[in-house]
Order: sequence, then C-alpha cells, then structure tokens
Amino acid sequence: DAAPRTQGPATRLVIVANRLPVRWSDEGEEGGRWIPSPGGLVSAVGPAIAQRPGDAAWIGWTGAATEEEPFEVDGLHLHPVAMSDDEKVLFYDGMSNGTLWPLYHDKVVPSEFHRHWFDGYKRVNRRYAEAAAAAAGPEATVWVHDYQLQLVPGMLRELRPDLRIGFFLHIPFPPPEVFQALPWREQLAQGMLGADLNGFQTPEAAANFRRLTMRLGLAEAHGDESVVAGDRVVRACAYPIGIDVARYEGAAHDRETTERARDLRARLGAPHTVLLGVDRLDYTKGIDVRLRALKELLDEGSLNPATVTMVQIAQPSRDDVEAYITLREEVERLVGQINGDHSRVGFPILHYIHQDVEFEELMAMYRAADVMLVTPFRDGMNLVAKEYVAARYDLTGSLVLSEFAGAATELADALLVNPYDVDGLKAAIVRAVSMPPAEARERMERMRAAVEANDASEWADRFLRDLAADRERVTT
Ligand code: GDG
Repeated sequence: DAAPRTQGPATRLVIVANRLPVRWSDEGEEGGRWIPSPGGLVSAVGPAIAQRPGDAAWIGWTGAATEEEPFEVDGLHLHPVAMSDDEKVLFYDGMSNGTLWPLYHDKVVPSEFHRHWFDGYKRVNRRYAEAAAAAAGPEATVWVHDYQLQLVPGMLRELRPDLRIGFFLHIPFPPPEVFQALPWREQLAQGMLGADLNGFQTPEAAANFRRLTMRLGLAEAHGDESVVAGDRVVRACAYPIGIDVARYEGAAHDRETTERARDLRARLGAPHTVLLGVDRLDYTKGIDVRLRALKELLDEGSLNPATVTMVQIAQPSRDDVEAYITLREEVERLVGQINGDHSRVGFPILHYIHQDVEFEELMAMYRAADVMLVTPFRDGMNLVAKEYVAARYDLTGSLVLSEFAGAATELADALLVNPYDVDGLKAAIVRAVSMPPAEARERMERMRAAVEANDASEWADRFLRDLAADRERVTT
C-alpha cells in the first residue's frame, strides 16, 4: 500500500539529501544536542527553507545506524533515515563513492561496478523515498539532492503521483558514452526522469543527460531544455549554484577576521606571498598536481622559498574508501618531500592541515592568501573559488582556477588552467604570484560581480519557481 503513514498536511516543501543539515555536539547541557552544520548545501537551500518556516521538512541520514524519531532544530522538521553499517558500505562507500563519483568525474580513478553495491543503493534509496512520501503534504514539493539519491524521484513518483518533484545534481553529469558503461544505466536514468525538473551545474551536464535519455530510448527530444518521457515533459537544464554572498562578505569584513588574517601571516613568518588551497581531501580536486607544480617551481628556483609560503587545507573525507587512502599517502609524501627540500627550521614552506578548520579560521585564510589555487580535474561547481572571491573586498588577490570546474564558466577572469598540463599550471602560478596590482584588481572586480550576481538564495528560488510553474502538457 503506497498510502503515506505520517503525512504532515502542513509540509509544503521536503528536502531530501544524503545527510541531515545538523551534527551532534557533545558540548552543552544534558550530554549533547543537535546543532546546525552549515555545509554548501545547507547555506544554498537554507534561505529557501527560512522563507517557509514551519512547513518545510528535511529527510536525511544522521550518521547513525539505528532508527531515530523525527526531531526539530531551529524550527526545521528533520526526519532521520537509518542506515546499518553494512548498508553504508554498499550504498555510500560503494555505489555512491566507488561507482558514481569517479564515473561522473572523468574516471580520475577507476569506477567499480558491483551488483551488491547497486542492490544496497536501491534499498537505501527506497528508504529515503518512503520517508519523503510519508512526510510530504498533499501536492507538496519535494526537492531531491545529488548522486546518492538518483533513484528517489522515480520511486517517489510511484508512491505519490500528486507531488511536484525536483532533482538537483551537484556534481558533473558525464557524456552518454561514459555513462552507458553502467550496468544499471536505465534504472538510474529512469530514476531521474521521475522528476519534473532536473537541475545541473552547467548546460553541458544538462545536455549530457538529455542526450542519454534519448540514446537509451527512454525519452524524446522536446524543445531546447526538455525531453518527453511517456506522457510527461521532463525539464533538464542548468542552475549553477551560488554562495550566500552576504555571509561571506560579512565575515570577510569582520574586524576579528582582519586581525586573524594579520596574525596568520605573522605566524607564517611574514612571507611576501601566501598561496592557499582549500579542499576536501579528494582525488578529483587536483591537490597532488598542485603540489607537484609547487615542488618543480621550488626545485628549479622559479619560486623563492624565502618569500613564498603555501597553506593547504585538506579536509578529511571518505577515509573508508580505498582511493582516498591512496591519495592521502601520495599527498603526504609530496608534502614531506617539499618541506624536506625547501623548509628552514621554524619556517616550513608548506603548511598541510588534514583537519576540519572552523569557519572563522577559513575566512581569515581567504583574507590572508595572495594566490588561491583551485585545480580540480573535474568539479561540478567548486564553491571555494567563489568564497575566495567574495572574501576579497579590497580587490587584491589572484585566483588560479581549473577550466574543468563548473565555476570557470562564471569566473572567466580567473587564471584558467588545464590541471593535466603541469607546465601550464606552473606558468599560471608564476603569473599569479607576480601579477601587477592593476590587473589583479580588474580581474577581481569582474569576478566579484559574477559571484554577486548569483546568490545562493536566488539559485534556490529560481529552481523552486521553475519547479512550481505549470507543467506543459504533451500533445500528440
Ligand atoms: C559538491 C561538488 C559543488 C572545505 N574545507 C573546510 C570547509 N570547506 C567548505 C568550503 C566549501 C565546501 O566545504 C566545499 O564545497 P566545494 O564546492 O568546494 O566542493 P564539494 O564538497 O566537492 O561539493 C561541488 C558543491 O557540491 C555544491 O553544489 O560546488 O562541485 O563536488 O563551502 O568552504 N569548511 C570548513 N572547514 C574546512 O576545513 N568550515
């Protein structure tokens, strides 16, 4: 029976994402409490929810294996989805991060296909779909997020045909020629076709999806930004995600941030130039190639270790997945080599932080860094690039940005690089380090205009507005 059990008639908007936007804090009263955990998704979707106080719900995983009751944090209804340790291995480590993540990121590492991973993925997706079906009020809007939950829109449409369903993919969507290798290609594509609107970071990703559905014979072309699947029009187009500009600009202007940035530079030994990298420790982010470029520049004397220092934040990520363990070893080997060859006692040339840095410290780093290095081999958008630009209100600083990040479309005034071309990357770093202030200023001004023109709340509004728009009927 598809009838929802605990349908909340008041719930008009349901967000479905792998994780709930909260984390458990041991500090405070009575042994701990849930506190908001502001990641990229939370800050992007948060404003849309804030406009609908009391009638929005969020379905996601808390990180726990056991069943938990719905609870509330800051007026938001949270519906935890339980996942056993075994299911986490199949659904999250396996199918999501061992199959789909590498496949969608140009196979920077090989993508593995295992039938039991997909079975686990299906089982867990069904659980999210059932939780969303139970939480959503009549004709409510459900917004499903990202590659972990690609089957949810289709499952949800079967359970609740009355719902408006949107899906947004935060990562790239590969060309059909690559996607077609997936033994479960039809099911995954059908899952997304269950949505009324599929959003992607770039027009290329959206076009790849439309082309795929046609090539698989699941849909037919319909105008520039839609396909027809059965008797339904499914839109698939680009909604490049933005950042909460006011939050980043506000934090950058904060006097404490300015003092912290000054203090940071002093602690780094008052170098002439500070280079910065901020990434999850992920093989798609090109941390290794960036360090290789730095190493060669120092080895050949193109960068002077007496005047340059680099900070690399590598936020711990997915450390149960084999490829991440290997990457960490490679990055740490390079860090050791670079520091061994070029540091002086008390003045390491490269500060490598494999820790979660707090927001205020991150802002101080953006303020302190003269050159920001964002060099992913492939990235859906990359928010770090936009955050750095938002923090540079004094119009100083240079951004070296991979042309394979979605952000390169909007930030065309960065020094764009092909991260596979080490010589090109080295040349861009040297250019960034020695860029005349007038040129840096012009570039930064234009980049700031681009970041400001695409605020996170507008992004969510645009998506939800288009999702709410009247459905086009299929006429035959
Ligand atoms: C996926 C897509 C897309 C990083 N280290 C720390 C920290 N961060 C914050 C950054 C930024 C966020 O994490 C990372 O966002 P990115 O966009 O750079 O990358 P992914 O995590 O891969 O995100 C990506 C995004 O989804 C949104 O659609 O742009 O392409 O892959 O906000 O600032 N924050 C703190 N400490 C850290 O150590 N506090």
